[in-house]
Amino acid sequence: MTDFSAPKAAVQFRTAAFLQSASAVENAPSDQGWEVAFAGRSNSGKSSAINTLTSQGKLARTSRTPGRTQLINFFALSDSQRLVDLPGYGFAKVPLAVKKKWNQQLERYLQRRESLRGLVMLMDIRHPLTDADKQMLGWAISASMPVHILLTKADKLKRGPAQSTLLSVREALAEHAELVSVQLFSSLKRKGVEELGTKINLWLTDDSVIDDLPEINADD
Ligand SMILES: Nc1nc2c(ncn2[C@@H]2O[C@H](COP(=O)(O)OP(=O)(O)OP(=O)(O)O)[C@@H](O)[C@H]2O)c(=O)[nH]1
Ligand SMILES: [Mg+2]
Repeated sequence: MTDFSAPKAAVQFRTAAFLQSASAVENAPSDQGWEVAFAGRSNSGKSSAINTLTSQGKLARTSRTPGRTQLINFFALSDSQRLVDLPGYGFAKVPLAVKKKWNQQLERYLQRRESLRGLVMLMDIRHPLTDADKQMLGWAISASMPVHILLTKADKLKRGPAQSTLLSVREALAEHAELVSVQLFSSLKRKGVEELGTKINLWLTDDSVIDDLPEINADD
């Protein structure tokens, strides 16, 4: 995508490459640059969404078995931009002690990770805003972390019901509209990919980056 009329450090999603896995937040790559994390319940479609966004079918591992992604997986978009696939929460078969530990880590990651610019939260459109989702949202909001919600697997509902779920989730979160946005998404149908890409672009590029760019279009 070359757009010389509007010089921006547009994110190159297709060039995403696996960077590293971490078993705990402490083992994450150094906290520099910018990153966007994907969070959601097990099986909500996080890994699939990352693959769809990057047009790389096998970048993040997907599975029919919930709880598949146990590690935090970091993908590099550039030297200073990353996507993060977080382990799913709310998986019934995980022991309580493990769940508690992971919840603590998620909360800490949201509060302390300097490079984290925004959180993409995924919810299966057929059961959005579960208790676990609300808890996660609460942490993000109290950390003033921008959140973009994907109502995933939108292909599972007809257009009317999908649209009304979108409106009702927006309405439920209306008081946080400055921090929280919501859209429909389907990896299967590649629906909502552009909207998601635009949001992430906004988070992963900022004025200082744009100012640092060489003036490739100084004439106009
Ligand atoms: N119909 C439909 N199925 C989807 C979509 N996105 C993901 N799935 C399916 O949902 C299942 C889980 O997808 P994943 O992307 O592995 O989910 P995840 O959130 O990464 O799961 P964990 O890593 O276990 O937390 C897989 O069987 C996917 O094929 C979608 O847009 N539409
Ligand atoms: Mg996964």
